[in-house]
Parts: sequence; C-alpha cells; structure tokens
Amino acid sequence: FQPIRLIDYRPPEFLIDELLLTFRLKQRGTLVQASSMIRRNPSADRRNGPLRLCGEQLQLVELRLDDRRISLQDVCVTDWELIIENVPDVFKLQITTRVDPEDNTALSGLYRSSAIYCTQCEAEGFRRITYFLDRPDVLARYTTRIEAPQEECPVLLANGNLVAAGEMDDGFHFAEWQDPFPKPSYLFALVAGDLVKIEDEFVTASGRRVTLQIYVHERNRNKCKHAMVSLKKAMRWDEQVYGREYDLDQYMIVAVDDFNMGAMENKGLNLFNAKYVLADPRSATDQDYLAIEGVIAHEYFHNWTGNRITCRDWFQLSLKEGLTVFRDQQFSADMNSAAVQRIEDVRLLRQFQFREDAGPMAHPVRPDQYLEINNFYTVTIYNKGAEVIRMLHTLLGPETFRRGMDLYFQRHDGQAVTCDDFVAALADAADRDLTRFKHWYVQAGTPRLTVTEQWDERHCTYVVTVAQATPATPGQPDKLPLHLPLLVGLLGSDGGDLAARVSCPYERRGNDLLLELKEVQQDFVFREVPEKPVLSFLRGFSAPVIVNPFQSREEAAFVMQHDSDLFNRWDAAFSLAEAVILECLAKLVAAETMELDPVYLEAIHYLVGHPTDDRSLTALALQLPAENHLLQALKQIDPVALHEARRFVKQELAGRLADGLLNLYHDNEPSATYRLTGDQVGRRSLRAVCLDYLVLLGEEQQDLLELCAHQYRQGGTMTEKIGALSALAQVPGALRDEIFDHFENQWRSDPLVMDKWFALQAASPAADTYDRVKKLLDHPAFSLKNPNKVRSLLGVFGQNHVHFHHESGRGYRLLADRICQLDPLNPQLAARLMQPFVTWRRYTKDRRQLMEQILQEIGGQAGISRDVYEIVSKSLA
Ligand code: BAL
Ligand code: ZN
Repeated sequence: FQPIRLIDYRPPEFLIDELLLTFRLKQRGTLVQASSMIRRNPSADRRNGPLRLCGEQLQLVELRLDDRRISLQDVCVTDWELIIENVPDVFKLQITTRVDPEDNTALSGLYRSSAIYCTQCEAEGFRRITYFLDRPDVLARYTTRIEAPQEECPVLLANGNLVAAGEMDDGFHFAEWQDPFPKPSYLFALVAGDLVKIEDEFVTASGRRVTLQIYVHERNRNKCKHAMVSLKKAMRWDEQVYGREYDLDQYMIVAVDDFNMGAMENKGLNLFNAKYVLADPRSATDQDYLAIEGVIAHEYFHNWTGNRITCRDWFQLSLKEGLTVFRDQQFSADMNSAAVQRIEDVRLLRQFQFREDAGPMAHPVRPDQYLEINNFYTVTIYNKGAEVIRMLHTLLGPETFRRGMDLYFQRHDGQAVTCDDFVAALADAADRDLTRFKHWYVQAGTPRLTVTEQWDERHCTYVVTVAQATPATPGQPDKLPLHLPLLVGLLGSDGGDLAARVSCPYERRGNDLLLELKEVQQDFVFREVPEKPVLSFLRGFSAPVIVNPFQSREEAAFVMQHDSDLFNRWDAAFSLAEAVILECLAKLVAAETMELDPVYLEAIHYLVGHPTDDRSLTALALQLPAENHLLQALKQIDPVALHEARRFVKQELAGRLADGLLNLYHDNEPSATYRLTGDQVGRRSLRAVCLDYLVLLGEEQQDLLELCAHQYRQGGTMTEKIGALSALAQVPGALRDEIFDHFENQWRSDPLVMDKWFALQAASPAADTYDRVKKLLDHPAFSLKNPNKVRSLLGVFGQNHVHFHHESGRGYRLLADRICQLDPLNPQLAARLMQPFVTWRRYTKDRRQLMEQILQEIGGQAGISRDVYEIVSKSLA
C-alpha cells in the first residue's frame, strides 16, 4: 500500500464537462453506461499522457471512443485503473460496466439496503460504479437515467431536477434527472425502491418555492415530522445568518438502514442513516431529536460549504467538514441552549479528539499524507477543524467573519479549493495577517497552556502570563507557536465581572476580554484592578487546548458558583471532579484510603440545592468526567484502578447527596405530553442523572431501584425509559434483567430502538457485561452487515474501558475476532472498530503485550484491507 501525499498533488490531466449515466438496475448484474465529454486540461502539467481512470470492483463490458468500439485488449485494466493510450485532445468516451449491488457489503458505491438501491460515493465510491476521474477537482454536469423494475422500485431518484419519466417494456420504467450544477463525483447519488414520501414546501428569502421531500419505508411514514421541521429551520437559519439560499427546485432526503456514515450531502438528494431521520417520542430520545436536528442541518449547510464550493483534494477535507460542523454547532446553539451545546461539543472534543491527537494516529487538520482516505473522516478533521473555524470567528468577531464568508462564497463559488483559499478570503476581508494562525492547519497535537498570575496590590495591577507548548506527534517532533484567542473574565469577590472597570489594551466582548496569544509566552497586563480577581480563563473554551491546572480548588468552586460564563461554570465542576477522581486514584494505587475532598463535596452540594434555570446545565455539571477522558491525564493506564476510583467518587456522592438528589428528582417531573423544549429536556436529563446516582444505593435501599423501575414502566417517552434503563444497567440482578427483557420484547422489531438496547448493555460497568455482549453477538437482531448494530454493540464495547481492557485479554480477543470477520465485508467499518487498540502503548505492561500481539495478528491477516492495515501499521510504528 503506497501513501498518497499532498506534495504530489497535480491538477488533473483531463477534465470531464458532461456525463450521462444510464443505470439498468438489477440486484446482480446492474449495467452502468457512462458517456462522458472529455478534454485535456489546459492547466495540466502534462498534455500528452494517456487517460487514466479510477475503477475498483468493476466488470468492464464495453468501451467506445467517439462512438467507435475499442477492443478491451487494447487498453490496460488493473484492480484500480483503466488506462487508455493515445486519446485525442477532445473526445466522447462511453463505458459500460457491470456491478452487483446485492453483494456490495462494503456499502460504498451502489448497494442494496432493505430492498432499496442506494449509493455512497464519498470519498471514493464512484469508482465502484464506473471508471472515472474520481477526484473532487473534476466537476461535471450530470444527467442520470435510471431504469428499474416498476414493481420493485416505484421510486427512482437522482441528483437535480426530474426531466423525464415513463414506462418501458418488460415491467421496467425509467426516470431521468438533470443536475444543472457541475459537481465532483463524490456528490453523485441514486436511489431506487419502494418508498413513500412526506412532502412540504419552503419559500426562500427571494420568494422561490422549493419542494421538500423525505423518502422512507411505509412503516416509518409517521416518523419524519421532526426531520422536516429541522430542515426548514436550517434553511431559514442559513439565509438569516449567512445569506445563503437553496438553489434547486427540490430537496430530497432518503432514510437508509445500512449506512457507513451519519448522512451524506449529495447534491439535492441527501442520503441519511435512518437514525438521523426517524423519530417519535415513543421510540426516540431527546438526544436523538437533537442529533437529527443537527445532522439534517449539517447536510443542508453542505450545499454551500462543500457542494457549491468543494475541496480541491481530500487533504482539504476539513475545508468543508470543519466549516460545516462549525455552522451546525452555531445553528444548534441558536435553536437550543447555547451553553449546553458548547459543553456537549467540548466534551466530545476532549474525550475523542484530544485522545486522537495524543496517539499514533495524530494528524493535522489538513493532513499531508494518508493510505486510505476513509480513515481520515476523523474527529480531528471534523471537530478540531470546527474549533479552528470557531477561533477565526472569535478573532475576527462575528461581523468581520461574515464579511470573510461572503468573500469566500463570492470568490470561489463553483470551484474546488484549498484551506489556504479559505483563510485568504477571511484575511482579505478582515485586512489581517493570519499567517501564524495557519499553523493550526498543519500542526497536529493539542497545545498545553501554562497560566501564572501576579497580583500587585499596591499598584492594583494584575498580570497573567500564558505559555504554550504543543507536544511532539508522529512525524512532527518540533512545534511552532500558534495564534489563539483567549476569552477571559475577571471575577470580583462578589462574583461579578470586573472587565468593564479595569484598564487594559484588550478588546472587550461583552463581559469578556479577548487576549491574543501568538508567542511561546506572553504577559497580559490589567491595571486599575480594584481587588485581586479570580480569573475565569478560556471562556466558552475559546481555543482547543489543555490548560494545566493553576487555580486552587476553592477558586474553581467560586467560578463554578458565580461565573457569568455558563460554560466555565460547568468546566470548573468538570475540572474539580477530574482532580478529585485522579487524587482518589493516586491514593488507591498507593494503597491509601480514598476520601472525597470536602471543597468538592460542598460545591456539588450547593449545585444540587441550587439548580440553575437551565436544568440541562445542572445535569451536565453533576456528571463525572468519563473514563475515556480521565485516562488522558495518566502516564500509564490501569483501567481497573481508574474505574474503581471513579466509582468510589460516584458512590460517595450518591450516599452524601441522596436526599438532595431525590428532591431534585421529584421536583422535576416532566409533563405527560412530549415537548422538546429546553425546560422539558432539562427535566428529563436531570432526573436521569439523579437516577444514575441513586441506583448505586439500591443494595441497601430497594425503593431506589423501584423508583427507577417505576420511571421505566410509567414514563411515556423513550427518553424516560432509556434514563431508567441506563441507570439500572449498572446494577445486575433480577430487576435489571426483567426490565431489559421487557424492553426487548416490546421493541424487537424496531432496529433503531434495538440499537439502544444493545448499546446500553455493551456500555454497562456491571460484572456480567462481557458474557452478555458475547451472547448478544448471536442475537437475531444483531448483524455484522448493519453498521448501526456493529457500532452499538462492538463499537460501544470497545469504549467500555473497564471491560474491554479486562486483564485476561478476553475483551481484546472478542473485538479482534469480529474485526477480522468484518474486514472482508466492510473495511471502512472494520477500521473504525480498531480505535480502542490504537493507544495500546499507554496501558500497563500486561495489557500492552496483549494488545500488541493482537495488532500483529490482525496485521498479519491474509487479504487485509488498506483501511485496517493503515491503522495497524501506524499503531505499531
Ligand atoms: N461528507 C460526509 C458526511 C458528512 O460529513 O456530512
Ligand atoms: Zn459533513
């Protein structure tokens, strides 16, 4: 396997302006005719080379050049290419290929899912449909004709507008779709099957009427309302916030059961993992509702950030993904609680991206090489990429950022561009030099900030010194200083903000001050400060960094209680909890008695007694950091000890706060009818957190388990049922088993609900989790061919720190065997499951040895995919 390198990028030697695709669909033996108008690229480095087209897993049936048949003996066909020598400068090429959608278990290219033909072409699936210049900088106008058996496939969809349809002989019918916008092949889509549509309309700001359609199986007809409402909200928001209107007459969404990704932004025809479309209160949780809103918006926003302006090459993936994640985060913050949204985004970043950034798969937001691009749809490209855009937004301020975005759209509409082009548009609009800022794109690793404070009481001067250092990452031993925005506040002894009263040269943003760190170390000086302030540092998590603890626990508790920045209030609770758990862990390892720090206990006590109006915020502040987050602070990870220390803190809190938690639980009953309001979501999440603590006292107080069971039985919504199940999953016993069995019996025919049932059991800390997971692999509802099932059971088990890392190595074996089984079927998914092995070097010696052995074994499999090979080889390097 050869790496693909950014420095090898060359403009395409040929361009394709028009493409006419004809599909004659069959489960096996689909014929695809691709008729392209091709010409040499005047901007290419070379003007006389052969035509080389990408193609994989294809059967070449026929080739015609300018309507003359070419013998297949006269061309070169390899496993990944078709090479035609001596082609003219301009010509028509007709290629006929044969593919077998029914056998396509990789779910890339054209495949069948629950009797629906569908496609997934990003990143390189189009080459599994026909031979093509399958790269994002080749933009063509597509016309797609689909022919299919009318009875099996009454609905025939492709990108763009429907221009013709009719009946044919042999029970076939056809539809012809034309997409007026030139697009790269990764945005091509086709759907055919027996689906019903839910239709609505959106009138754009300029008064154009757009038909909105969601296509699903008949049984899901009543579960599309929320997705449709979300789509309309997203369309309006993009007009209001970014001035972007939709550009076709029709916008279609199709829900697919088997899907490698969350969703796909194909032009005018989005394909969605059914999980991100279907919802009703009985079967979907609040979190599902919010995720649907976010993903629907994300795919819609891609129409401008991704489709109208796309990536020049896959190294620029974050150009569209980081930017679009930032836009969907902004949207969700505007639709719901901004503070909750930010906390959720940061939790995800810290738990997964920081971990990636500290391991052997660390890569910059704009990577410079890869073996398999599918492995680079990562939390770094998506979520750190979004943080990079957020920092630009903070540095420039919302108005200037918007001017920069306008310039970006104006300059590059219809083009395939680079991250540099994006930053240049912002820099030009802001008239600012962003050269140093661009280091964020090329440098991997999470920067660490060290903060020191000096208070000069006599002169009323307060100085904050901030130093930055980014640790070495693979291939990048030395790091450059970064340019980053630090939003800070200064809290007075009454908890109020002092920013307006101090003298300093820093820009004021409401209650915040904007400090710009550009050097390895900088002093920030504040004068006329009336009293020694408590620093509220990195408000809103204004940069994706780790801050070395610098405040006393008393100060953190003060911030937790008083800060006007709600994110920082939560963050203070999170950091305090982290420090307390790590302190208990140190005691456990030293065989000393663990005990709860009274400062922390008092702070949490206060929180429980004084919940904020935004109940979701209180719920979040009560949740302890996940083991996957905590382990990042450890030099050598002993997962069992870490689990015990965290469990000790949780159990202690439950015992000491039981009355307060019980009061909170009873004071926050949600209404009987389902409403997705901040208040109602907050009530449900707060009660779930209370139960999560209270069940830990169930051994002595059976009534607390009964409280949980009662919520399960009486709760009218899936959120309440999952809240109860999730708490009960921690306490093995007859009641847990009875309730899990009841849930299974009720929902066995709903695959999305069964995903939750699988996931809860795979995530459980209970002692019997391994045995249950092993048994569940043979459950009739489980299938290695369905990515949602694989992620729910195996993906979640891999994140179940204490059980996956069982000292016997049985957790490793369980996952490794399934990875090897899955790799020939669906390499993309198999590679994703490798993730828990990647950081093997960080664990205790016995575990290290076991994981190394497993990695070597997987790496030695005959016929290993490039996807899995890349993860194994980089992990072992
Ligand atoms: N482009 C792949 C799916 C997504 O990020 O929207
Ligand atoms: Zn995306």
